[in-house]
Amino acid sequence: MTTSTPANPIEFYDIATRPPAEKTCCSPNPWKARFALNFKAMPFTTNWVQMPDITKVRKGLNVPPVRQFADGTDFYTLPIIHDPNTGALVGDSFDIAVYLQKTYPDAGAGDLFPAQALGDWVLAKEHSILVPLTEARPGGWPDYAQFNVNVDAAFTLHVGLTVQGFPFDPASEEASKAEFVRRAGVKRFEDFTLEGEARQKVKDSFKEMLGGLAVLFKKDPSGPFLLGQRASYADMMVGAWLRMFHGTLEASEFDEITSWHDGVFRQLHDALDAYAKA
Ligand SMILES: N[C@@H](CCC(=O)N[C@@H](CS)C(=O)NCC(=O)O)C(=O)O
Repeated sequence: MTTSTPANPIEFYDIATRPPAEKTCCSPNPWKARFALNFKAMPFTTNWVQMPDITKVRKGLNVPPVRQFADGTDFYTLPIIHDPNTGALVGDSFDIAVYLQKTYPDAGAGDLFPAQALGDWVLAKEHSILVPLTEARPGGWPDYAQFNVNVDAAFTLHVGLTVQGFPFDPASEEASKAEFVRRAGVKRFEDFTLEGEARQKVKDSFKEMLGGLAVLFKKDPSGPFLLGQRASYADMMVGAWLRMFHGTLEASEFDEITSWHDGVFRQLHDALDAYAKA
């Protein structure tokens, strides 16, 4: 298909956060999709789904789950998009970027997946993650797919920094917190609080991880993106996680974190404002 801009808006499903969700949304995988939709200059509308309703909504749309809990049971997630122009329903952020690129190759700012070397950064540490990640879904761009999994693993390992500041929508805050507690097998939501020395330890590890990633961003000194002035979906993967930290950390701590490594992540975060319209 060679369509450039579709007539009807794409329906995008994201997780509702504290109103106005347009300003507080901070779920990383939906952010990847939002960046991709804006990069492709797609008209879209957002359906804000309360966290406890995600399973019902996803099942209602007949979109199979793409993620499982450690015990093998299905984990129903967002984002999802429905494209009324083609009838497509896509329920994984990487698949969404692939779908947009294949269906609307020339739209907006063009190619989400320009050729680049992404293979030389991997997470240095052994790690274990509470809820296993979706495996790489190549979709024609296996290097990007693998980079996506690496980025998700690297940031997920430090997600403990964000939980206490998550801007839950009061409409479903209690149920959402109870679900987080259940998944982690802790007693109460306050057990997620990370302060003092324990917080510093995670920040030190986060700094080291970001240092490895910063090497890639410094290769082309001409701009905020991996390819200098040219944004690609790889920048959006990292930028989406930065949105989560931006939306959950105190501003001063976000400023501190994004000042590390010569500010490359601050520059990336700010430059992606161009594709951040909710
Ligand atoms: N591989 C999936 C993973 C999606 C995912 O994990 N989404 C999270 C938000 S970032 C979610 O829906 N969580 C719902 C919950 O925690 O109940 C994708 O990239 O779309």
